[in-house]
Amino acid sequence: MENNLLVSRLQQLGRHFPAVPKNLEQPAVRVAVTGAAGQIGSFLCNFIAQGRMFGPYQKVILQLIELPAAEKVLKGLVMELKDGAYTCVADIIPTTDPMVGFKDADVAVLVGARPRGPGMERSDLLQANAKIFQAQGAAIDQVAKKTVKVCVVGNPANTNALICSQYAPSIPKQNFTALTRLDQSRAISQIADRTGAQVEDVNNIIIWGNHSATQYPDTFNATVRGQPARQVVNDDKWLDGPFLSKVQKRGAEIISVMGKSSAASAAAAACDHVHDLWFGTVPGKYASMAVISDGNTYGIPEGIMYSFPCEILPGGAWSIVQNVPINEFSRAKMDKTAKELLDERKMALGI
Ligand code: NAX
Repeated sequence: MENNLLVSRLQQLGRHFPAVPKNLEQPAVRVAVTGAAGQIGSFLCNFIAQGRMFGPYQKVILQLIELPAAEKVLKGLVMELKDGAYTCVADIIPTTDPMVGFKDADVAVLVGARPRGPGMERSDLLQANAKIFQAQGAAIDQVAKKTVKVCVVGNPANTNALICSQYAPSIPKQNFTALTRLDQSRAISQIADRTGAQVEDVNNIIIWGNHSATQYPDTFNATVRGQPARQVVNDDKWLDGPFLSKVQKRGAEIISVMGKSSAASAAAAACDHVHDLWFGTVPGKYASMAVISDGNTYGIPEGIMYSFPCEILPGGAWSIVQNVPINEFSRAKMDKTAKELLDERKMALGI
């Protein structure tokens, strides 16, 4: 009975960590993290080590990939991870060689990316990142498990994920995703604050499109405590204006307040994203993530990584939630962010 209560509470919280582990002797999960010594990477490694991604009973092998310039910081991170004496950690493999870091990976979280430098044009940024994600895709193709689940965090995340998948032809395109979960979490938190609800009572806000200022956080299908969110909020003007721009520009707001970009919240979102790919989503709860568009869903063009509402089975088979009603307001916003992704693809890959 107690166990059933625990399971149902975990489900309410959107967690599928087994309440009681089926088998304590499960093999360790190999998780590759690029940019491990960076802001997000170091939070992420600590969260994974503490069981935030795979639950408290699952052992992990952390395969931490960095640029040579960050090798010393990576060494320090590994020292701290060891000092944490985390019971989830079976081994840590720090490296500057992607062929070592991605070897036999079950999961790869690609955080490292080229930041925008002074005077750098958007097309230069896209091309610089295209090179990084081509090389990483090729390395994943050669040495990771063929079942590897890839979550791209480094920006421009959607297009980087697309490039990575193109250079890993032996791995199904469906295994490549990009993170829009932070945007979903930001939107949930705004609605929870506005309505006085707990975050777990706010469900099915959808992030459509790009992880950029054109993303569209859609509240038309969301619920608060099981009621239509828009009725509970009861302020369409706020929902269609300030709420949208708050979520779209939250990254910039954090920088202006904190003097540096979001790190812990991005790492937490990456944990939630991979958690859902590993354990599946709770039935009836959508997870937003950028996945390859087949051209037949919601009128979004084929061959871009577009954030959709997804339902995921344990093991990572995902499907896009069908028949979400789309009104004219939503349609225009969904098309705008799709167009931006087509432009990004053109700039990065010339197609
Ligand atoms: P940091 O500059 O703190 O860390 C990046 C790390 O990546 C550095 O240690 C660097 O040495 C390493 N790196 C760069 N290229 C690499 C490569 N080819 N192989 C291995 N390591 C490499 O940035 P941080 O704040 O951690 O942000 C990382 C990325 O996440 C950025 O691109 C950022 O824009 C992006 N974000 C994405 C978010 C999302 O929701 N998708 C939200 C947060 C964040 O803005």
